[in-house]
This record gives sequence, structure tokens and C-alpha cells, in this order.
Amino acid sequence: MLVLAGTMGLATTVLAQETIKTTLVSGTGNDREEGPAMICDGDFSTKWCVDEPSLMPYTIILDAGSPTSFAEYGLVTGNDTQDYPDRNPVTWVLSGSNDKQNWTVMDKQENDRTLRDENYQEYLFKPAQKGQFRYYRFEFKKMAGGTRIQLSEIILHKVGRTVVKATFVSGTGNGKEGAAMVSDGLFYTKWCIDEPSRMPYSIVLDAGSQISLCEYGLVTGDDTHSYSGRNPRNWKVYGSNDKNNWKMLTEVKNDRSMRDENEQEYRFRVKDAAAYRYYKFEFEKVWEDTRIQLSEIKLYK
Ligand SMILES: [Ca+2]
Repeated sequence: MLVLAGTMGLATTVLAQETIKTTLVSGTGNDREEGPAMICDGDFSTKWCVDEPSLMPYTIILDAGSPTSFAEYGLVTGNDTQDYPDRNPVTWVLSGSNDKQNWTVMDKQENDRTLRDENYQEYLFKPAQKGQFRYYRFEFKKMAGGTRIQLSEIILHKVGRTVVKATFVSGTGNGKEGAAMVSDGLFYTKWCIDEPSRMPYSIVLDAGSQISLCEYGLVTGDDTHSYSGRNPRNWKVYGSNDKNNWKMLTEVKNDRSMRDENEQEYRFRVKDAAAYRYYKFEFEKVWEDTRIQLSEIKLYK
């Protein structure tokens, strides 16, 4: 297991999840230190960083050794993406092949804003089209700003994450914008509360059975863009099997990754924790003032 430098108090640990060992076939750029080979050397501290507009789309072709299928791929941001978020790719195509000549498109992302201004952070994508291929080609066509791309790794995961159908147990606030709105499965319904005397605001969810939580998603409200500052800033996540004894799993302080965007999901990693049935979120601080709003909280195993 590779343990990364913590960012913003978030437990950023690559899970002991099976990954496919790949080698580089070819890629854009010939810089040694920041060349394409850095994308699959298994080291987050080295990166691929290219700014050659005439060579766009920037391409990476990986060799899985033999025809292999995978469930999800991860793009890992660079060592200084917090300072240079414009280098994150937003538009790309992923294709698979067994002969490096005939390519099957597996995934297309256009103006995707999943990658954020965080260093060494992995963002996962499920390909729309599955297949068993030896070679995988990534063509990066557009970056968040400018023409320079940087990524520290591309990782192919054999096993994907599954969203857990969680039900609401309890939380701070009732009614039309009550706490239960965070687990009704709808992005356009939200939990919105401003009662400072009841802080920290809490949400308890029931995963239905014991699960080992590997990620959770916080989804912003339907009008967060117009009403900025309602995203949580400091929070803790706990697990329990009896709703009495709670074990803290992760703590986030001064989170800056959630943006003032509507109905946008931000996923957070949890260090491999024991299995629990109940999960409690305690929101201690909101970005501005004391009103919080979230449209959903999602659990992933
Ligand atoms: Ca909702």
C-alpha cells in the first residue's frame, strides 16, 4: 500500500485494491524527467508534464502485458496541481486495442471537471464500454486552461467501487429541506439548515448491512452556485454497528475541494476501515456563516 502525503487533513491513501501493472508503449513528450514514462512508474512523486500544442492530442499508450479487462481507471494529479489546476485534463478519449492498430473507444469525457486543484489525488472513472484489451490509449484533447498537461499516474483498477443503497436514520433538521433529503437519491432535493445552536450538524445513514466504506460522496445543493459558502468546511465521519459506539474513520479540515457548483458530487477517500453498518457525518464548520446545504451523501464500498 502506498501512503501519500495528506492534503487538507483528508486521508488520501491508495486502497489495497488490485491494480493492473502496465508499461509504457509510447507517449507525447521526450523530456526524461517529466516524460510519458512517468505516468506508469508507480510513483506519485514523478509526473508526466507536457506543453507542446502542436503535438495535441497528447497521447499515452499503456501495455497491460496480456488482454486484460479493468473496472475503473484513475487519473492522479501532479505534485503541484494545487498551484496549477489549469493543467488538469477535461476532455479525453480512452480506447482499447489488441494490435495497436484497431482501436475500440471505451470512454469519452468532455469538459469534465472531476479533477480538482489537489496534489497527488486520484480521480476514478468507469469506462462506458468494457472490453478485454492488451493496449490502452489515452488521448487528452483539452486541459482546464492553456495547453500544458500534467498527471502523475494513470492507474487501471481491476475492481470497481459500488454505490451503497443507504437509508436515512437521523439528522439535524426536519421538513422540506430536512436531513432526510440527503439520502432520497435525488439531486434536486436538499438538506439545508441554519441553526447554529444545533451544531455540529449530523447525519446518520444505514448501509443496510456491514460494509467497508472506501469512499463517500458529498453532493452540493441545487443553487450552491448562487448561494456560495454553504459547503461544509470541517467534518468527521464515524462508523458504528450499534449506533451507540462510534469510531472516527476520517476527519477533514478546511476542505477546499468542494466548489460552489450546483449538484456536483465530490468524492472523498477513507483509509481502509473495518466494516460498519451505520455511518455518521458530523459537520462542524461551514465555509461561510452557519448555513449548510447538501443534496446527497453517497456511500461507496
Ligand atoms: Ca436529495
